[in-house]
Amino acid sequence: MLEGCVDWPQETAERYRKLGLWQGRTLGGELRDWAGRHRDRVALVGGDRRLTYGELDAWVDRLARGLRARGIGRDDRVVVQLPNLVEFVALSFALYRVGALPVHALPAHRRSEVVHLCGHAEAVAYVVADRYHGFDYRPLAGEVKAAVPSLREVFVVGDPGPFTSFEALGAPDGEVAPALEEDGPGAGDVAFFLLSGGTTALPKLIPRTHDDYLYQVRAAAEICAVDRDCVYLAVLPLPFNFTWGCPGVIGVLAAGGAVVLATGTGPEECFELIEREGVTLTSVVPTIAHLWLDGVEWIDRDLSSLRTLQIGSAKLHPEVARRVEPAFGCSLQQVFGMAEGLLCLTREDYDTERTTTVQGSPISPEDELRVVDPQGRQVPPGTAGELLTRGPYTLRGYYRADEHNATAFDEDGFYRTGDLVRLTERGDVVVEGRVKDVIIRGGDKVSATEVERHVGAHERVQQAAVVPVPDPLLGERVCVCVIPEGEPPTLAELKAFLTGRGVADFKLPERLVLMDSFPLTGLGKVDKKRLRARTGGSEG
Ligand code: J2J
Repeated sequence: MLEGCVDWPQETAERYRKLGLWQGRTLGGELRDWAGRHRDRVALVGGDRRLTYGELDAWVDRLARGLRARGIGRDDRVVVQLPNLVEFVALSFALYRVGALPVHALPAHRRSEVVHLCGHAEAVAYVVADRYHGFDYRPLAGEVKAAVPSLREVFVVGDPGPFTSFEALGAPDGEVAPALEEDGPGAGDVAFFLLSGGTTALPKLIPRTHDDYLYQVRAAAEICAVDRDCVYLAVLPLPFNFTWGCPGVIGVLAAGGAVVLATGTGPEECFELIEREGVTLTSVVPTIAHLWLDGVEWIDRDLSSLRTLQIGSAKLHPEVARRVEPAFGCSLQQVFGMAEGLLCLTREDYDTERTTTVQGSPISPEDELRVVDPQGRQVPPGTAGELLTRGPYTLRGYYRADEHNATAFDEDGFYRTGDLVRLTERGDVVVEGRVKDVIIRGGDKVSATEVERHVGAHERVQQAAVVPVPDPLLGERVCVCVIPEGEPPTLAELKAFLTGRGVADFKLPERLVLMDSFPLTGLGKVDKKRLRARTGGSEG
């Protein structure tokens, strides 16, 4: 495995192989097989582009050749920051094919996040779109390139400005498609990196192997009964694990279905796409589900093709869950997942009560779940505690993070999820809360530590502590508590300060509470529980 990654113990890996979970295939090779089977079927629809499997496969080959010609190959990290464009899908598979490793940045990330990702991964290339949602990524790319010595190339989809054109990278060159390279990646190798929605000051990288990801995707697709008639609408960002592989884009392509890319999440655009393309499956966060539930009241679109609406990434309240099936005339599937691995889904044969009140059960019989108290002891069945997990598609360590790994995993290799859950008698997970210091804002994860570090750098801030405040639409918003140094800063000043530091918009605090002191725990740390109670959040 790549330097800086932690492999599964050998005997565990052998067991997963023997059980047929890890099948020794690679993502780049799989696309070739899918294209062989479904050559003339539509694989991908985005904007006014409509690509068959054959066209996608050929484009991926051209891109792979272009990458190789520029010296990008095995184990090279490439930070990809693209919105939901067909280029994202083609580039990902081209990188898989040459054994280079995409790092999934979010379109919302800015200088602070991107410089960290490129620097930490020692990326050789960075890929952006020229503009998206009113933001020009080229000046950002200039700053990133100046800050990260390992970056050799910036590729731009659209007008490249001073950088290299992505279009040229995959331009027809008259050559016949090469066979898959013999020196391509192995199935046990890292295929790409997802970002943790974690607790540390800067996002950590999650290595996912070809074997482990293809297993996750296959298991999820089987549960969702994905077949060649499936039309998947990618509403959430493609780099998100939920959209990419639960079963998502890859699961649907593996079955010969079609993937339709949405560029916005609003009900008008998405309902139009559902009607036009006959979408059968899509996945959203609870905040979008809320907006869509309102939307069905006034938007006159035929949504009858929709069979399943997956909702996950933040807690879905039972009252909202109960409205989904009657409103959309489709099945609700709750999804509890994490980029680190473990994926839980509710099943088609659950009754309404169960579907609307639990977050699902693990997709693999080999997923191991432990629920423990703060001392690490297993709690009695039905009691809430922190969820620990390991299994055939759950990481054993973050990339280049020895120190953090020492506490993020227990001595048996179980990943500490930081989620407070209860297991029901039937083996379903119910999410009860969180022990990790993360705010989940409409499905986006915001590390409290990260925001505290930025706010704490303001000259009129002595100390900062970040907590969630409840919000009817977003679930939670970011609230910053500040002990000022002299004249207190205003919320607008703090936001402008963070933006100036290159912090993504979705992390900016939306509430400011000034304080003289913070409540402390017995160990002298800021007592976030009591702080939450003071700022209007619940204690729990
Ligand atoms: C409550 N909290 C949830 C749920 C995730 C599928 C779906 C989502 C993600 C994801 C993902 C939740 N109810 N239904 O990777 O494959 C919170 C938990 C979890 C964290 C992971 C997937 N579903 N969560 O959201 O890596 O706190 O992955 O640990 O972004 O989201 O965040 P992330």
